[in-house]
Amino acid sequence: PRATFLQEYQPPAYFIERTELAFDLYEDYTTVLANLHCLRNADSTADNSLFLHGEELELQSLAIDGRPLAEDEYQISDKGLLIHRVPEQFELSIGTRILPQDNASLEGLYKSNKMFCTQCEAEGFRKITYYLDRPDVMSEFTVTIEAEQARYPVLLSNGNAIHEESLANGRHRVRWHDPHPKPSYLFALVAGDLHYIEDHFHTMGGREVCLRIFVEAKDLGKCQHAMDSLKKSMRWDEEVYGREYDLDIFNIVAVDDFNMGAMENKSLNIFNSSCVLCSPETTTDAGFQTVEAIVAHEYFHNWSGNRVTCRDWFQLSLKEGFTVFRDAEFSADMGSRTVKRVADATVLRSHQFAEDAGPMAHPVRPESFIEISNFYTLTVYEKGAEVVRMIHTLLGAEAFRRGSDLYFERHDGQAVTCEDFVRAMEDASGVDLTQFRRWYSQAGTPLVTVRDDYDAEAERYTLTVTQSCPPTPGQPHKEPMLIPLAMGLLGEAGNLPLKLAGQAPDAETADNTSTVLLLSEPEQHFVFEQVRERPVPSLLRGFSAPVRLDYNYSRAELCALMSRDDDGFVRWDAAQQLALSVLDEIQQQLTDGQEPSVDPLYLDACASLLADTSLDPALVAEMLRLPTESYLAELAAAEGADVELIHRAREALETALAQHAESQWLDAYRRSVVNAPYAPVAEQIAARSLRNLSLYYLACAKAQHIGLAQAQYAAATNMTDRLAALRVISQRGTQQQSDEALDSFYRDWQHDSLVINQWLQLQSAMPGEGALARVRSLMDHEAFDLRNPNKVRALVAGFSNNNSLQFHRPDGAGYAFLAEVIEQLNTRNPQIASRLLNPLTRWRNYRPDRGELMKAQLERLAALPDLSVDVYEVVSKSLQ
Ligand code: HT7
Ligand code: ZN
Repeated sequence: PRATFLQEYQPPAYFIERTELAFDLYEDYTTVLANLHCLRNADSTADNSLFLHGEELELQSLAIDGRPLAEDEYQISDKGLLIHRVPEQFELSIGTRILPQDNASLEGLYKSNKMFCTQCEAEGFRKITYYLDRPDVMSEFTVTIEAEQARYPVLLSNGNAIHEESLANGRHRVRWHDPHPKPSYLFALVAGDLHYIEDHFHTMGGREVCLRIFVEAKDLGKCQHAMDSLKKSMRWDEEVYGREYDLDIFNIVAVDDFNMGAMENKSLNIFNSSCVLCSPETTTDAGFQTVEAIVAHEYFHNWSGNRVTCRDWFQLSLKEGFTVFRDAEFSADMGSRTVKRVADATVLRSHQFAEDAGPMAHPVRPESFIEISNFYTLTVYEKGAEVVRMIHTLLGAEAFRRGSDLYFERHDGQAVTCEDFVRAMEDASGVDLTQFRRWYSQAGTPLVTVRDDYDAEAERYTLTVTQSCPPTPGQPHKEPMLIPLAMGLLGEAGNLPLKLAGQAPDAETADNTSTVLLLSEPEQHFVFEQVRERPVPSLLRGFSAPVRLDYNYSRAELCALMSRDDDGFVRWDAAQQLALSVLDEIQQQLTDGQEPSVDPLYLDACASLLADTSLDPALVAEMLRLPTESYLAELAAAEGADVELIHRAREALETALAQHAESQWLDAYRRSVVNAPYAPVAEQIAARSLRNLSLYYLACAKAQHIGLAQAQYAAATNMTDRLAALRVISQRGTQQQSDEALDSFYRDWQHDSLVINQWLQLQSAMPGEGALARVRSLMDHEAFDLRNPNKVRALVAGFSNNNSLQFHRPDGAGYAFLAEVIEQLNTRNPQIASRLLNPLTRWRNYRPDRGELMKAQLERLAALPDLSVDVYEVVSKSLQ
């Protein structure tokens, strides 16, 4: 397979001004007639041949301006259709036949349960018809759908329904027109026996928008939260970005078989049912929050992605990074800003930093790819969002808003680049972002090292800050980045006022105790004056940049930050760093053959945190959650992670923390009970979060506390509390307690596939030698289906990502199992197969005994005769 390079970008030689599609849907095949109104791009110097992308299509007819083409006038390959000579302007008519019912890749047109649906991003449209399937070709679509009326009463596409008729043969026809020109990746079609809830939204400009959520009849009662989230998103985008919705209807459809979370097709968003359906009885708090965030994300794409789209797929972060930033700010405004920031920083540090340090490392704007589906990554999405956040920090809120207004106004209806986005931000603010642009082109996570010096006599405090960035594939040397480092200084009685030498006090911060240092050189010094006591530096406030930070904090300093700093993120981070330092010490003790003993400083700090009822319980819970084993393995990569040692150390700390603060855990458990009817609101979510964490620690402290979990399980009226109790019983209870609870849960919920996915996921992470056998047998369970990505993610990815000790079994059986599943999915659903590979790509991070076993599975996969391009790219890069 050949790589595609950003450098090789060429504008299209032809445009398709109008696209008329006619679908005839049948059970054993579908026909697609495409009429494409084509026009030569006057700026193109290419010859007058036309290449259209197309895969897995059966060509049935081909004509230009009504004249059928002879066989020597075109050529078909497995990549597309080449027409040797075309005029300047012409109507191209293409008839194809496709087999959606056999399409297991979930790209293009396929069937999920009994409905037809599409997924065209990034390059799925070419499985529907021959087309210029690239985002810089934008076309006005008219779509006619014909199908059997009884089986498929609902026929949807983008834009407005302009015609409906019943046909004599039990079939019916609906025609849709979308007035907004769009690239093919935003095309969508749905046909099925669907039911909907409906609501309305009045836009700021006075438009009345009809909002509908289409689902199977049984799920009608699970749509209200998504509808509420949609209306909140529409209002928020008007208020915060001045963006108004631009059509009279907005539809969401839920489908069960979907490769990702959702898709922002113009006015017809298609959602993985797990990201739209929810109810208190079946969905956890986290599930409710996910639905709200994804509904918002897809809605926000209407401007950041659809009205202004990407020139090419190297610019993916233009829409994804910006939209993730927008949805993160929305979630922060809807709930707790600090908790949202902590959650995002955790994902970034535990997963994106790992990607940045691994064989698939790439810049936010990649320079080459073999398969674009492999680049829907944490780097493009989450690091991309951090890059936009840093622009927001550097410009300030007002100038950032002027920049986004300018960007949308300047590029409305265009397909543009990350560079266009940055230039709009510069033009609107006057801030020079020349050096900042490196965030788009350099891969790798910068390391910021801070050292300090306090001169008590001169009352001067100096920070020496250095930055570096490790080499990544294809990028051996890095230039310094522009890094906004938000910080403050903590004294005995609280945060100190800041006076940077040579600078007027920061006018923007009223209390003057927080500032943003701009790092631009390999080494810089920042001198603070009138510092009357030796401070503890409070660094990287709000996680102001996606960097690793190194400062030699003492444990006492971390305790001070943890209990007293003004910045919620820094407080959480101090708790994490303290835990890491204690875990390091325990690992050392275990290595030396000693009984682990846990520093009482840490245990006491945690106990007082737990007892402090003035704090946000959600933040307390996050501060007391220990880093995961997989994150600890990433941190230990340089010396070769030892999974058993990590596990033993973490268990020892968990037990010590559980037992040391048992009475505080019990108190927190009792006082955090929610008496009001369930609502997914910040206050209740916070209480349940602390209560369920307390339940877990109580079960770690004493076997008899399992009784609390059993009582909670029996009395639970919502899925958050029920599942939390089940998790505790299955992880900490006896075999019998665990089996009984799991069986009873299955009996109660077997009718609800999304609930059973949570049951599968929970079991994938169960401890003990029998874990792999359990996962294998669950793959044969009636509740499992290899064709459904949600089930594969829950059980298989759940096991390989969340069950570190059992996945890394010394006999390599965990790795062999994962490779087997990847092999089974390789040709059926290459996108999912490729995503499952992720844990194996980290083989260099582990001790050689495990690393070699992981590598052997990659080599086995590499030798498969029918390796998909998706899997090939990840396997081959991992072995380089
Ligand atoms: N823009 C959407 C991306 C997406 C996707 C990409 C590859 C394969 C399947 C997919 N489904 C959705 C989702 C989003 O970021 O909003
Ligand atoms: Zn997106």
